[in-house]
Amino acid sequence: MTEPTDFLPKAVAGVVPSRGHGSAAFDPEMVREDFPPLSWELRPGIPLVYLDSAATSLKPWPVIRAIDEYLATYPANVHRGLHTMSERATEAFELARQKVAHFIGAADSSEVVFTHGTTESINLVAQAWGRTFLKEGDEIILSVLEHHSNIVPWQMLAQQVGAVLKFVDMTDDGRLDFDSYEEQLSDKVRLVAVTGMSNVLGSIPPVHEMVERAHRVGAVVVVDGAQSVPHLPIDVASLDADFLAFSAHKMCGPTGVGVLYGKREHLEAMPPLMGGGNMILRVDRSSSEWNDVPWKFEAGTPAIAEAIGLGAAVDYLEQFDRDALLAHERKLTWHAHRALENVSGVRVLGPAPWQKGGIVSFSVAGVHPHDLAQLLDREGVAIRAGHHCAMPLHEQMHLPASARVSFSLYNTVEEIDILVHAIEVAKRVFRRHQGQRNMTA
Ligand code: 7TS
Repeated sequence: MTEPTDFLPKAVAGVVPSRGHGSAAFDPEMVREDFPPLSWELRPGIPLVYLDSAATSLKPWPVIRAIDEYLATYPANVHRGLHTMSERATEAFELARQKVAHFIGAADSSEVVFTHGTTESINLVAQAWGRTFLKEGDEIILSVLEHHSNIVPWQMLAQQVGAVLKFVDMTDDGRLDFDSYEEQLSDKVRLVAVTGMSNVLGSIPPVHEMVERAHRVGAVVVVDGAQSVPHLPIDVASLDADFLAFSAHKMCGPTGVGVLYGKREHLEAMPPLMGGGNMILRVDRSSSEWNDVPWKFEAGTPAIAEAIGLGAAVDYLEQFDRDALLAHERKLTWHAHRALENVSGVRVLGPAPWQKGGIVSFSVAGVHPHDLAQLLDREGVAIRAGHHCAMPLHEQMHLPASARVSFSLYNTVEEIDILVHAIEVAKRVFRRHQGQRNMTA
């Protein structure tokens, strides 16, 4: 395998030169002390090697402090009181929305709806937009790479309105098959929902081209940005997707808050999904008048502390040159591929390292991924094992489960070497156990 020099192919769809303003060189050692668990020992003598950022990232001190500051010094509700503390909370909450809008290149912060996360964002589109605009026989295109959060809401919608679901295939090496996409596109297709990055294989579909083709047939595009937004510089204005869903907790922010970006025209046309306080302008006994977007979709008290934490996470990420962060994660991915492929019995899944984000799934011959994860944990190495909420993808690969490592800005090449050593140890332990079992059988 020859290492390509261009770590930032334009094939990274929807990715534009970053608007970050940090320096081009990125050294993970500079940020590791921002993440408290990285300076602790998991068990005496065993430091944590955290390789599970695709499940949730670690949180840096500035995010923890921003949440702490809200909870300790101005823990008031938003949009309600006229008192000083409530005004301060409202200001911080709405400032977080503006930061998110800037981070993704949205024209206006009214296009940023706070939800509880990617899952809720996709369900919101399915139920509010989908039930209003889709009818029997309309087609919805998904891909086989999708997380269950970008499959199940569409299955529910299809059952409700009689729409038909179609799946774009993947190539043998785990990339989205663009020919299959084009074959399925017709003027019956009303909606395309696709991941910005597979949470299993790290593959990056050509979302930019997909949006362009979908719009030609008049379909609306929903991008599941749970894995892409935290790692790939994004600009919704140039991507032109209609909706983009993502979660704070995978981008150095807290759990409990996420975003649905939607083009204003769609958000205006959609009815709200939940009724309650905050989402209305006026209520009488028989009817109500909805609030403006985005508040129309934010019934009840929102996740205030968490949204403020997300704003701090955006500030944290924006201090770095995002292209440099991406190059760093690509270096890790490259190294992981090379190191894992040298371990006998290991099969790395998915496309070549330069065609993916910082997610590497693999299998180890004769060792179930769950056993592997438990054995690696003994060495302090945290990985994810299972179907990663992508059962159709695993079915396609004829695998019930896989092991997965995923990277973020704080990971180092040395940690990958620790992983590889821990896999060798796990293989030995497993062989010993098997041997003992065979002797007693
Ligand atoms: N879409 C993708 C591509 C994801 O990776 C995930 C979560 C979701 C949607 C759902 O995000 P949530 O924040 O609403 O839960 N992925 C994973 C994972 O890979 N391991 O744990 C969670």
